[in-house]
Amino acid sequence: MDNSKIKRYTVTAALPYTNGPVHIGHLAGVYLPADTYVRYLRSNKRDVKFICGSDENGVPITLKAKKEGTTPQAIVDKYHKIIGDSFKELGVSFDIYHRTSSLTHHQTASDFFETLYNKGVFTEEVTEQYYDEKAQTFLADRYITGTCPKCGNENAYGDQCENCGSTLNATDLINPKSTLSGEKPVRKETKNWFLPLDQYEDQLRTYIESHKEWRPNVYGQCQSWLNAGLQPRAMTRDLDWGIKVPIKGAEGKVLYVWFDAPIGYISATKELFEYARLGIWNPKAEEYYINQNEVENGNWEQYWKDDETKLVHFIGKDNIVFHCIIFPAMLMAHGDYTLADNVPANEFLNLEGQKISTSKNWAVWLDEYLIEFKDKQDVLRYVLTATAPETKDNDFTWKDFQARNNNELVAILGNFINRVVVLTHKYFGGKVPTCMTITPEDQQVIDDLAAYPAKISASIENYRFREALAEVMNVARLGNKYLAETGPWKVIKTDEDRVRTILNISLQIAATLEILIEPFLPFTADKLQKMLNYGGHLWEDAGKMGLLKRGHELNEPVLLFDKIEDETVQAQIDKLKKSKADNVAATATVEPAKENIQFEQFTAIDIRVATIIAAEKVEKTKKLLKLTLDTGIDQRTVVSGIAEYYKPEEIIGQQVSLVVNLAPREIKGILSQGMILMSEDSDGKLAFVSPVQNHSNGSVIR
Ligand code: B3M
Ligand code: ZN
Repeated sequence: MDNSKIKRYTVTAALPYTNGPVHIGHLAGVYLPADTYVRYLRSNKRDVKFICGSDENGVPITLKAKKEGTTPQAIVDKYHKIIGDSFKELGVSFDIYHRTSSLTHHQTASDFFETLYNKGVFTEEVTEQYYDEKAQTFLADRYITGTCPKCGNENAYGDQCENCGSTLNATDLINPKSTLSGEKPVRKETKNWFLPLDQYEDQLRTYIESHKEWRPNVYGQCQSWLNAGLQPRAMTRDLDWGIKVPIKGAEGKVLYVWFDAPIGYISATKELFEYARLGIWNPKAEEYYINQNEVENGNWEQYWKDDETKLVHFIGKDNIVFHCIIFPAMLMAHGDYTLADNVPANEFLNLEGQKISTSKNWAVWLDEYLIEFKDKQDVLRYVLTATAPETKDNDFTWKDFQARNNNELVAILGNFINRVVVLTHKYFGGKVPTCMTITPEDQQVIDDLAAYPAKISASIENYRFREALAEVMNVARLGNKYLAETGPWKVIKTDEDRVRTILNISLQIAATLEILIEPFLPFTADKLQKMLNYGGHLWEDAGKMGLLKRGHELNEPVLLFDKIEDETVQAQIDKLKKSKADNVAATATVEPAKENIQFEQFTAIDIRVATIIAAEKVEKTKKLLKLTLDTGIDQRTVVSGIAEYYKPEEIIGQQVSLVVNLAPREIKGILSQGMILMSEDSDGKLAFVSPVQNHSNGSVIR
């Protein structure tokens, strides 16, 4: 969208599911880039509304309630508060953090559905779904377990087998069982309302193709959906938690959560204006971040229905289809709304080389971080932006967190500010000295500084926040280099006027830094503002000289950042290790027992004690060892796949259990006579099975 045409911005951040706290992956992927963008826009005096809230409908919530033995309402109340508090404490500056259980939202989503229904947009389809006769309810896929048709896991879910990872349909499961009653569900016909996405395919294609500037991952995903051909999708579900379908004959049904959730952006905007206009502060005011000053004269519709409004959705990559295909199709069907100008979706953030997993507790939870790293919000903001998964998945490690804090925030940014402020106090009583004669060297620094804000703007406006932050740090580097090259602490002995100029220029760099870091590091910007005793900076001032006038008094220096010690990050690494260990213990899978056999079948197997008397690797293989065994009966060769666990020289003299009557087989050109018994754990690790005391070779095992 042409910048000159933009009158206002509506910026949304994906509504988190309230079935658990949020973690660093959410923050890096969605909320930090969104907050940085919005703070930048505000500092440019642009009219922006930053919208978010809790996504409180859908099956994930009901499942969590069941797991915790409580009601869905209790779950959403609990996590709405935890999540909302985390955002607030991390300085994510929503204008409103709403919730989809609110009356405003129920009405807005319900009206939206009704409008489409009255326009004849939906198609009705009768399909067969599983029904629990005892509980008298249709079952969402996640409420059905059964045997996976692919791997035989008996506890597969109706939508997915967690053992083999296959995506399933509930009707694929062998021996399906309802998790509500334990009964076998029956198939029952049910009617639902479908959005015929196929009918919007051309319109959607035109829309997507007019946005070639979108990130390649987003544009590419949209293209592949369109190329695969769109199918009608059910917008209603047989469920009792959610927004009632507002039409006759739809009793016991609610809106599909992905129908109502994006409408949550709209209802939140409505709520924002209604509260501000009426001057009613919600009695539970702490649930809302209403920026009251700005909203007095506007109305919510301008932010959704006006061509001069730029709508931007910040989301994670798993939400692309919902924001770029389904929601736009809904808006097109409705008719009055403008479509998103950009959807800067991020890839995923991994943690210590592994996918973040809520169920495996492999995550850094924000509520815990905020307790364990008091007053270090900006360190996390910095690290997560510096390593943001903008174009590919990225990895968060605690060592990197420490290194970036110590080597970048402390050593570059903190150090520069500290030196300038301390020197000003030391030489000039904390008053900004006058800029005297400017040398060509000074002029170069002044010119370099002046060029940064535009560069950083361009990066931010193109959603390249990593790049923008790197340039901000380059401004601090410029300052450090200037101080190092001019050396005011040496010059002070001979030429005080020269030092006045150096510190004046350095202080202007510090003031520019305060403006430039604010979108990224708002808490540090605050501290810096206090130290420089100068507030209200706007982006348009950045890069200029004279922001701090001569004689202006600074406050006492405080350190912006502290070093993070090894023990601190080690404790975090240990915490993760512990959750991994707990998890392995909890999920170690035991192979199911085989079918019964007769005693005779067992005694047909001749197992004896034998001793390994020679061992060598089988050439060109990784796993095989060629062993010579004394069986008490004879000496023979056995090829065994244990090379990854045992070195040849370690096992000479080892007693083993050997199946001596197994028909000989040729393995890699070697005749193998028999098989050594090994026990194998759930990770596939092998260990010998041998008598605990030495027995003579040839002893029978039975
Ligand atoms: N709650 C999914 C998620 O948290 C969903 C986003 C809704 S945005 C309208 O990933
Ligand atoms: Zn399976």
